[in-house]
Amino acid sequence: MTDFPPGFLWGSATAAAQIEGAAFEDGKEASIWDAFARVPGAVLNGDTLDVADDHYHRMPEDVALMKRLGLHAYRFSTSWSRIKPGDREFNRKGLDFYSRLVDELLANGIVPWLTLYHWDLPQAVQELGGWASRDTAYRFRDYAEGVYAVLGDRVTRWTTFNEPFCSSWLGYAAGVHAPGVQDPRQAVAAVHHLHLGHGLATKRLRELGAEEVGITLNLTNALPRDPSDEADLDAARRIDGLNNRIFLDPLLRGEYPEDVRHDLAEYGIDDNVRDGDLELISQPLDFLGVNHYHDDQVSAHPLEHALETHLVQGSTRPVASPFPTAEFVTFPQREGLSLTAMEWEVNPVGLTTLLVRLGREYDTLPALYVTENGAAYDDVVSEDGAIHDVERTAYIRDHIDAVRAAIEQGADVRGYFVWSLLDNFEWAWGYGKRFGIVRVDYDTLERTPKDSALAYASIIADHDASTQASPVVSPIAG
Ligand code: GBH
Repeated sequence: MTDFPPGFLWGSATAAAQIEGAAFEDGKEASIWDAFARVPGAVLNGDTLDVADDHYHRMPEDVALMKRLGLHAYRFSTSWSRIKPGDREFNRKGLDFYSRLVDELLANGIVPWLTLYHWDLPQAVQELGGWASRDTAYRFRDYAEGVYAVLGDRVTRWTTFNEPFCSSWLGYAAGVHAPGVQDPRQAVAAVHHLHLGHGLATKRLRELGAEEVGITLNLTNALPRDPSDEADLDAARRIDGLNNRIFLDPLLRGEYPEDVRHDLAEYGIDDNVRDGDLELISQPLDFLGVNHYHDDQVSAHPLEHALETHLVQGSTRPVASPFPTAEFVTFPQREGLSLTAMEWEVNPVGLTTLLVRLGREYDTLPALYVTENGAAYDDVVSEDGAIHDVERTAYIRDHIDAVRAAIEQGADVRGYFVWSLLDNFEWAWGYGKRFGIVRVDYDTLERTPKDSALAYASIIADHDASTQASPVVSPIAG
């Protein structure tokens, strides 16, 4: 069995809104999630992001935890609404927080893997039109520039967006994520403006000297429920188009896929595109981040079971389909596979398939990083305080093996990040779902590494020991 390549980055991931808390402190203003969490029924149990894991105040303790686990890299996001709420000046105190975080990481030998946008648009920018408006892309570039000005001397890995799928389809069509809009035209416009924001920010970051710039997408294998059914096959093609290719093709080929343009014609997909946009959007990427949790089964036929689970996301508000033209359904469960607490299938082979497929289909594919993978389970705290999360531990091990299998089949994967370091605010599910390898007690805010964290730490340690034993040329000796 080949092992992971030397230099493979082992990390864990979080996102600002999900862990920081201090939602209205030191000049931070409301994000669309702070606003959305106050809409009755939008978030399970009416949970808010006000305190979350209180990471804003406990950052050094959390970095110490990362160090204990032996993480090579920490993937976090900066909060736009903490740094530049609306059209006013940059907020020095907000920037200082990330500056201290980066220093703390570097002092502990951990690579800061920074994402500029993980869904928390300033509410003030939403009020100016949000991602349905082209101006937001330019505002995003300006925000990116301000973050670079302060952190660019120390941060080398820059990710523009996390999962534009969720920001567009779930935020503006399904309405299950902030800002809770249910208008397919706005969702289609949002897709393009997120791309444009990526292109504008990438260009600017490169001009300023950023070493590596990339983006993270949530990609899925969209599989026909019944492969012998023409209608299911076509539905799977559409979901592949709306989930994967509508993001991959502009970035890697400089065009929207023909079939997707055709499917979305009545929602004005081409109306949003101006001369030069696609050139900007398709600038070469230094890396592509892939988030993967499960495959999707797609059916053209409404199945009661699928309808039930598809739309349940913690919300008690009426939720629409994320996909315009959806006379079909997707559901993340294949018969025979076990389910996590999200009712998502456990399917490591899907991750191998996905990573290998990307290399086969895109000539211009850059290096890949699995920037999120993990599982929610209903954890039980034992009498001695330990959390024996056997299922999560197995999930992580099996998916790491799946990444290894993809590498053996030729995929250029250079790192893996567990989602998530800490239990945290799981969007519409509030604190009701736990993805952490470290438990957070929401009464005391105490952190306790679960068995999965200890297992992950030993995987990393084994890898470190084995690569140190092999004749690796150090980057310094070059
Ligand atoms: C990630 O998104 C997020 O980046 C992270 O913040 C989050 O905490 C983590 O996963 C766990 O949820 O049924 O059509 O509405 C998850 C990606 C994409 C997975 C949408 C579920 C449901 C699609 N998600 N998918 S649909």
